[in-house]
Amino acid sequence: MSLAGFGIAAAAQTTSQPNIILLVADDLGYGDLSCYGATRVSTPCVDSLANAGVRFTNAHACASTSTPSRYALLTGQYPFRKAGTDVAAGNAGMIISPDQYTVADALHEAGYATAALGKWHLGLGSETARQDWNGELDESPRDLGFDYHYIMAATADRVPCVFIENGRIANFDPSAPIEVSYARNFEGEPTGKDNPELLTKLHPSHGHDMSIVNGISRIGYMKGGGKALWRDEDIADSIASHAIQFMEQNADRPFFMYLCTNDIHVPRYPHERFRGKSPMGLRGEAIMQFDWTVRQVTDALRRLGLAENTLLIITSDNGPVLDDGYMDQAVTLAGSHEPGGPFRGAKYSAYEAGSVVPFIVHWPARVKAGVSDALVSQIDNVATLAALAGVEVPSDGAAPDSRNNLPTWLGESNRSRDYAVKMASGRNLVLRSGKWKYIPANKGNKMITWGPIIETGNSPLPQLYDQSKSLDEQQNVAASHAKVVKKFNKWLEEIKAGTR
Ligand code: NG6
Ligand code: CA
Repeated sequence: MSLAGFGIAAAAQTTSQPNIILLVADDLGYGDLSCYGATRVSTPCVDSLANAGVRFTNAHACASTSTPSRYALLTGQYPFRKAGTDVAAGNAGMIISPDQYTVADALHEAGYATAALGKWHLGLGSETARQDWNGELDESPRDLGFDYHYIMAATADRVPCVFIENGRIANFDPSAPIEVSYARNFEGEPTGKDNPELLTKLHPSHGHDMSIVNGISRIGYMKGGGKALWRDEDIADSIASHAIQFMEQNADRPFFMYLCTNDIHVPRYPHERFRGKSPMGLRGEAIMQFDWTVRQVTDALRRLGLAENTLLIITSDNGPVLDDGYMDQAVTLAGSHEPGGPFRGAKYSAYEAGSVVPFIVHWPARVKAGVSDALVSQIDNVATLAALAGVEVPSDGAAPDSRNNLPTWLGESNRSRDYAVKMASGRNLVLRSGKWKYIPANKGNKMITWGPIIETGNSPLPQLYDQSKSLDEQQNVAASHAKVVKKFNKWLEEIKAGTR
């Protein structure tokens, strides 16, 4: 049932239906913001929001890579329940099925104008590799409750390197239709592998040696694009300007924006105005550009008179990585910077840095300043935002793993979730509950095998760490805590079976 006809939309300025902006960074680590302890980079805009809102210190994404993490955030279903939720290619079909319930469905039903902007990485079109990129995509975020979208199909390091606006290539160039393949190159098209002399901006360190766009080689092959191709330096500006336009157009009704930056994912190649501004090089500049994006949003809210009654959540899809496939000097220039903060591991990992993320909730009209150490999980996004907007999540299997945790998210309660379950690269599940972190025994490799130097967290022995003693996951106490291990194995089985 749509509530829009009942005058809900007119109530834009009441605290019952604030505007909601879910601002999701890409690969931004717990330690990458100055309000979370970074000292070699400064993020003044995010810091001021953190100081005026609630800054969470124990917030968890559902996975340590993008696609599964975002799948859970939008659907309220754990990614391990669905096959095909691993890191998606740029020509993957849409991973969330149109009949699945999403947070955008909930807010749309509440009368919100809804939009998805920036990084998408959840597939497009009804069939993998069969998209009609030059026409209208037959499945898009419009089928998932979003009224408007302006998105990158996957990531900046994957073709196609164009924005998609409402199911079509934005700025389409009829003289240069695009072709996309993840199987083979198109005749006569240069690649990073064969034509390194054409790599004027970034060289790959591993992978990323296929089609060249804007002097940077990518994953996958594409042809064409013409004036629709993005320039990496302008990606943040394009996303911000479309976000602002959406806010301006919907300033008189509640809106929901799923606003995803490309920063700080690879290839990191921010706008020229940031060049040379960080001692950490391109990765530091990308963090500065992320803060700039947040400032564009908050400035626009202020200008539109919406600052007071907008709930702004700032978080990340997964943990940080330094070298993720391009020679951008992130490793050598990091110096003393700890992108994962006090946590062990990184993106991809079962250790905590893979999935413990910054999480800031800012809403002047209702949320009081504070720091919360309550355990929260992005899985609760759907049920919590639906509850805030006054919508009941249908009881037909919609958002099955999501729970309403509004009082904690707004800092009105310090109640922790019972547990956070998270999926590491390789689809291994880990559990965090109370003071414990549990990684079941598994046979996987100890290190990531394809390039980044990262511990997976895999071990043939069960691992149990007491996070109240230390956050660094160094003292495995599984052997002396057999009962806890047994209980957590049982929990994991129950969670998988959907009975817990
Ligand atoms: C990896 C890519 C990495 C990044 C990641 C997805 C290679 C060698 N590495 O496969 O660069 O794109 O996938 O990142 O191709 S995520 O944040 O979108 O999940
Ligand atoms: Ca990511």
